[in-house]
Amino acid sequence: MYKTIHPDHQAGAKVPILEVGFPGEKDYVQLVESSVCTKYIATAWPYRGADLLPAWPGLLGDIHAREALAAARIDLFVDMYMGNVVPGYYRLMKSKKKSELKKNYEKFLHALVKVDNCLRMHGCEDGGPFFIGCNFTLAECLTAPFVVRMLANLPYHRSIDIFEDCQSLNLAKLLKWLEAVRDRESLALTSPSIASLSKPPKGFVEMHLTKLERLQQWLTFAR
Ligand SMILES: N[C@@H](CCC(=O)N[C@@H](CS)C(=O)NCC(=O)O)C(=O)O
Repeated sequence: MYKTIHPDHQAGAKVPILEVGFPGEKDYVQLVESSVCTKYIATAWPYRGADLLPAWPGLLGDIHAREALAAARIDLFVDMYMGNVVPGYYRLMKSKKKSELKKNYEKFLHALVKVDNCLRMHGCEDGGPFFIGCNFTLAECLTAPFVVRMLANLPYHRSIDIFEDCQSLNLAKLLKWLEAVRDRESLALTSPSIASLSKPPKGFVEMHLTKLERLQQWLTFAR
């Protein structure tokens, strides 16, 4: 089904898919890619719940320019987080040798420094903990699912305490941001438990082993 929705007809099935309207209606559309879906929701319903794309706080002048500025800064933050911390986290989780782990841990710490820099250079200084200060925005919506996984898996599988690392590296902004994201009620209510995040779901390992066996058979056949 995903293949028929995604413009890349060879794309592997993924979440999310957002259906707008109802099948058969003139404007019915199926959207993919989380940043596309979340931006659509934030723009279509700006005044329902938290304003996920607010105007840049504290500035005077044209509302569209202030909204555009907030959106641009949010994009920068999300790029920085998703392009550095997330791949760094996956590299750590996949590291098998001690030497590999050490090298990847250094890279990961460097990624944390970059995100802390981004919070200080581009975040809003209204005293709130989020990227746009007191506003919980798309900056958090798009990164929080990865924060939750990282906070569950790094201590459990790699004995890494990110809060301790932030403290010793003096990354005060990032520390405050991580704590606020972790403690956000809406996130806690919609995230799986730490225990289920840090252990593979029932049948997962078996499923992947079967996939691997099939791939090996196919490769033998193709040779
Ligand atoms: N670029 C896509 C990536 C979506 C994605 O990777 N979704 C993951 C969950 S976070 C998924 O559905 N994985 C299923 C799988 O790979 O089998 C987006 O941001 O929407």
